[in-house]
Amino acid sequence: MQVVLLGAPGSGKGTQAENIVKEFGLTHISTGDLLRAEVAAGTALGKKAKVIMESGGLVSDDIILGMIEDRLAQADTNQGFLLDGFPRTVPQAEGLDALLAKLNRSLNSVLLLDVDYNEIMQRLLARKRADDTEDTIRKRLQVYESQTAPLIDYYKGQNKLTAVAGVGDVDAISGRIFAALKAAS
Ligand code: B4P
Repeated sequence: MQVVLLGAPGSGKGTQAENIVKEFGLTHISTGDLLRAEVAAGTALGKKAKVIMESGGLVSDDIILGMIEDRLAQADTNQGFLLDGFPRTVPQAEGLDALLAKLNRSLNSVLLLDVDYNEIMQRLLARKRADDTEDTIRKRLQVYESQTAPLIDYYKGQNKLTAVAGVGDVDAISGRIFAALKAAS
């Protein structure tokens, strides 16, 4: 099973990803976590990414696609994987399709976590991560609208998209996601 988890910042992708990978035995690949590890290790990439992440922008498509190519070359992805927070732009989605074709693989499903922006603002202000100030959250939501939301039509065009309501009890949301993934596989 090869799945993409799509949703606005703070829609609960990281939270739900943990439950999904446990249920289906998948490898969890979060570009946000990969970038935060680079920041924590103080690498050249991490130093560049830190400034972009704290401003609410997106790290460049080339850097992200390079990271994903390296990650998908690792053996633990053969059991299936869940991509969390990637792709975030149409060029990233096109790059992913090309990469998977080279590996003789393809995506089974794309799950969209649907949460309204007022709820997102409250959740992220409560989380208090370095990139969770009110101004940065607004910028991230604008970036989501302009650069990531077009992926909804991109994956609808491939007949792979299922939307799941992402508000309420975390386990109840996971239950809806599990049912959608089982129906799609
Ligand atoms: P990410 O790490 O992907 O994080 P996110 O979108 O902010 O959060 P997520 O949706 O995972 O929400 P979470 O479960 O944590 O990105 C961070 C930054 O990295 C980006 O802004 C960008 O700069 C960079 N980046 C990452 N990927 C990139 C890419 N592909 N291209 C370019 N740049 C990239 O949940 C949020 C909060 O809500 C938590 O506190 C959680 O406990 C709470 N919550 C979750 N579910 C809830 C529920 N049902 N009810 C109430 N609260 C809930």
